[in-house]
Amino acid sequence: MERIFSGVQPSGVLHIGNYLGAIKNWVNLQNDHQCIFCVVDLHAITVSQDPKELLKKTVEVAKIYLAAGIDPKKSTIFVQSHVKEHAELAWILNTITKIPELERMTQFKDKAKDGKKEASMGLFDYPVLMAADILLYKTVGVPVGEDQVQHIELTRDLAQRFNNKFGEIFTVPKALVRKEGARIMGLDDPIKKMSKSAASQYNYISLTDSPDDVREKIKKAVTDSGKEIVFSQDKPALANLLTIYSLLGGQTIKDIEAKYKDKGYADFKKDLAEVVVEFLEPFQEKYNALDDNEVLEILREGAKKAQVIASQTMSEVKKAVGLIE
Ligand code: AQP
Repeated sequence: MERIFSGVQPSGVLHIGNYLGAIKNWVNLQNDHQCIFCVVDLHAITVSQDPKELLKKTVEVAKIYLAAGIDPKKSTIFVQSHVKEHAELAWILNTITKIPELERMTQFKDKAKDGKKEASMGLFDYPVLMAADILLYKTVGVPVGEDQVQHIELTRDLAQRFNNKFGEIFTVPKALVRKEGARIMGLDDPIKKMSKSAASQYNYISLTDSPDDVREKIKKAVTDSGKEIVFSQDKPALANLLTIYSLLGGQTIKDIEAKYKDKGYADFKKDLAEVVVEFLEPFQEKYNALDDNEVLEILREGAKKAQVIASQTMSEVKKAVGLIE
């Protein structure tokens, strides 16, 4: 079976963008692929995190994986920092990465505010650590949202560069991006992607938001000028809300447009809130029923399984590069 790898940072509470862009796809893939899903805590600390919160969020993200339908009997679930080979391979890949390649990364440019003066070396190197995550497991496919495609391109380049220089060790992976939901936009700013570390909570709908929070956030979501409920690229706010409605409610955009032909934004938004609440209810029931200690045990077992593959790859890499083991 082809190997799949992906991860999410425990940098906030996961939102419906993370679910629709990535995790939903993981659940389908685990039936006919060998899947490895990671909580990427080393990536999260590339920007400042409160240590107590980070610990809490790391377990929360794992619980979200499980509540969304990732089955630990089918897939390996673990925490990135539990498998030391991620950091080890990142160092080796650093030695074949060129500085301008990282300077081009749009995520770095977006996150390194204040003229990059406050940005850490870790934030700059984020894509190399991500390449290490993927290449360690000789991954074939990486299910991600659209924002991560540039990082996967760099991963492919590094794999090819390494293989050309030191011999065929790495599999060259490809990004698996869903057609719909690959880029869910912020509710308060439909030009930028929904983001869990956005300044305002009105940017995102968290997977753990209460029904009242969902209703309030959708009520406050920005809309475009005009009255008609139609999907159009020049109405980005409405297009985003229609996409969320369609994906979480299981109806086509055409059907939703027809349903609201003679209705306005208020009716549309009221119903959309209920669609989101109905999606979240069973998810949150499963999430709340999970026991933290059992989840920690799943993560420890997952790390053991991941380490078997990771240490084998590192051994090949060290030999190829000329490092004594
Ligand atoms: N808005 C989005 N629409 C679709 N997919 C998205 N993803 C993130 N935002 C959207 C996908 O979710 C996965 C996990 O993301 P991540 O936590 O590793 O980092 P990120 O892409 O930087 O996500 P956030 O929510 O914006 O987090 P912060 O604010 O902490 O940086 C990835 O597959 C991503 O593509």
